[in-house]
Amino acid sequence: MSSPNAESTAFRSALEVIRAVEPRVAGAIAAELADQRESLKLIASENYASPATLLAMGNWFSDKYAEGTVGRRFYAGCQNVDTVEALAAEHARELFGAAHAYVQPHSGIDANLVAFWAVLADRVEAPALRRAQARQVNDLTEADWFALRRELGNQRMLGMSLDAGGHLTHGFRPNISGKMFDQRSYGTDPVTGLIDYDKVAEIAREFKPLILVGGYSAYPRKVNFRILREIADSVGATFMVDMAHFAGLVAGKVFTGDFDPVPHAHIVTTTTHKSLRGPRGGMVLCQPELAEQVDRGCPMVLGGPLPHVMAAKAVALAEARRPDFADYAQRIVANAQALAEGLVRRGARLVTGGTDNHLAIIDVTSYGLTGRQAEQALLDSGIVTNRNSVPQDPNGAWYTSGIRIGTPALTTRGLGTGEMDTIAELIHTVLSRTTAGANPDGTASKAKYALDPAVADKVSRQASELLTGFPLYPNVDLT
Ligand code: DSN
Repeated sequence: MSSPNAESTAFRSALEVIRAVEPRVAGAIAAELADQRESLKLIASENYASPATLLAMGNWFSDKYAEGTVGRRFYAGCQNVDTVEALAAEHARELFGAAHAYVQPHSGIDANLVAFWAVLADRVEAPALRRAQARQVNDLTEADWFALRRELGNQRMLGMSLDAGGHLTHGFRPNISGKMFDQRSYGTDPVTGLIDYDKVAEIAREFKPLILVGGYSAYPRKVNFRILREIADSVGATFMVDMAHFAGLVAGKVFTGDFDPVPHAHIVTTTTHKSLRGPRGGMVLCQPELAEQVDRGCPMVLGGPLPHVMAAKAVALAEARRPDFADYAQRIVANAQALAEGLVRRGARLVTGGTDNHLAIIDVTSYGLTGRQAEQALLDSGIVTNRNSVPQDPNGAWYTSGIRIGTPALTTRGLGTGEMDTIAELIHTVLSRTTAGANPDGTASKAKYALDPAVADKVSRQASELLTGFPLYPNVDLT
């Protein structure tokens, strides 16, 4: 454990050095800390990384090119990058019980692209090349290559639909994944809001995807990955799980057995900055047969790795291997459940009626609002959330009908179940006092709303009073 003074000194000194060159940047960095300290952050995908993680990113590693992987680089002089990349991968393997870890992806989207690339290269391109008696695409003539491209065609992906909580990169048509793959999606049961595994199996049997994707960014329940793997096996699909949102719950052993994707999936992708509480970035875990292709992620899919971020990943993953991380993960879920119960008790309608994980989705049509109106009214009241679709959303993906709330960040600050009930009261107060506005022609607006500023001010004050008991980065004093 570093001394409290060390953290203040480190950040203060860094700002002093930056200020001497461009004071506005130093000012913005300090202002960001002040804003984060003051805001009641319920964005389910955000968190607060530790000072050690943050500091591991501000150094000379950012100057180094290191395409390739440990021990097999396209640049000389990567011995120290090898050290941090190997450490991060080792911590990731140990933490998640994975056969292989690739820690270079810069984000979750990049991690998913690496996974798609690996599956396409392994399952589609490699057999076609073998048939053509070529080792790699460079060995083909231009004509052969075009013929091969035509023959390979688009492959099929089956993922969770966006409005049911799936992610853009799981084949949503406007996203590149929806252009690389012929995509079909599975939704949730219209009554329970839960994944209907029989229905997933039925779609898979009919569609025969190359890749079955599990995982979500806005589904408030556990997912049974054993069943999804059985479905994938029954149709010969590769089973991929995007655990970006709940990686911290897997690391903290809240999700075990059928609910831990790592033993069941062929390939698992994640971000490192959400419930896992690391630096902004991504990662791929996979079974041995995909390791070689995954390791080609850079330069085949990704730009040069970010060694400074890999150093921070190593630090954060080491933190997540400590026993107190399991306690943190359990508190995230206890807090989400307390928040959900507090809202339901006050009359809010939640998708699936509650949560098993770190997030909940409020269907704000029960308050007569769109997601956009609710998001803004909450923001006016010092509560930071984001709007989100609900299943079969009547308001589409821009205005939406839901508000997604999550507890990883506030749990890092130390707030507990008692505070969650207070927050439920604040959210309910704002939403029940906000009214939808009208367009000039008298039709209902999906964006305009009215909220008495006195209510917004009072809730803002209550939110900030609540946070004063839970200082963010208590050992960092920039004054
Ligand atoms: N942007 C992330 C989220 O908020 O869930 C996923 O990409």
